[in-house]
Amino acid sequence: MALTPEAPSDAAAVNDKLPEQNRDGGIVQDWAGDDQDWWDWYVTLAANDAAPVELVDGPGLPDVEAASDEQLAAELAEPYPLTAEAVEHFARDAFVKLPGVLSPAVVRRLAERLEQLLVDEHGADVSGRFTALEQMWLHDDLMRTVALSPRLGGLAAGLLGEDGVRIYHDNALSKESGCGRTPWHHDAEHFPLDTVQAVTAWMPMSAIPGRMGPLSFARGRDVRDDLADLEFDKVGTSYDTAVAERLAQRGVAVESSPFAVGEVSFHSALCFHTAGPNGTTQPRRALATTYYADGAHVIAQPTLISGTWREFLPGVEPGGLAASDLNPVVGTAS
Ligand SMILES: O=C(O)CCC(=O)C(=O)O
Repeated sequence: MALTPEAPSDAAAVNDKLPEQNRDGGIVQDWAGDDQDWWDWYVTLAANDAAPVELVDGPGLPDVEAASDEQLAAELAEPYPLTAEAVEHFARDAFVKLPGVLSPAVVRRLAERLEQLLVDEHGADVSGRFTALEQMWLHDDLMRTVALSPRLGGLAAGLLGEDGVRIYHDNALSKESGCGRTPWHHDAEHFPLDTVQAVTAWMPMSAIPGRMGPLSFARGRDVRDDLADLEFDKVGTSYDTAVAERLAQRGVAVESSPFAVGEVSFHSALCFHTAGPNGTTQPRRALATTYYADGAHVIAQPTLISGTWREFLPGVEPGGLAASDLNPVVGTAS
């Protein structure tokens, strides 16, 4: 992505979801809002069809009894058998989708807790929005079990080929009924880290059929090089559109498939990804936890695309070692 340190050329363009303090200048500035403000702004950067999305029924939650806290903790402590094929897939394509990382009973338990946390924070009147929570692990025992899970951390370390990975943050990502697309992007521009050895585990809280907006991935570690000259647009949808056009021109394959219950994707910071609109009556919910290689530093000039990064790395200044008290090592390759 090409950075624009000076003001965008169309000075008249305004995005009213950008905090006022962020409207002037380019992207090399601190985000002035909170994490939810960031998401409310971010989804405005996606191009959507003009026609309204007709909502169909969603798949519902897994039709099983929810796991107990003990069952959930035991499952998430157990290593997942990572195959050489999966590691190769991740190394080549910059993402991999793994089946059965979570059992249906664990998904159900987490989905029920997440519903409660989201309603507590955002209320019930959220139709059409993208609502988020972050750093849940600091105040919720169940979410802490997920964020610090040896199973998930071990998968992150194994896929990255790192001896140790630290947690950057956890997230809840709730694309409510009728919410539009997530813009094309890659996370190396989201995490203010001097490494691309970072990965996000995206854990759906139900099955996610195509109509519900599953995460979709452009195949290949080198895709970023093909897109590096495109200029980020903090006001409108031109970057999202330009990425889509370039991917089509270059014939880059995009993996856009439903998620089964318990399937979890891992996408590298290099992976360009997007998600479709949620055309169902059910919120499309996922937990997303990000990990990065131990030893990484914060870059010299974080941008507003990194949102509330100081909350995830408290006390760490640009250039500093990314290892605050909120970034324990949670996964090892062994
Ligand atoms: O859930 C979404 O629609 C987007 C999530 C995403 O981009 C990510 O987890 O990196």
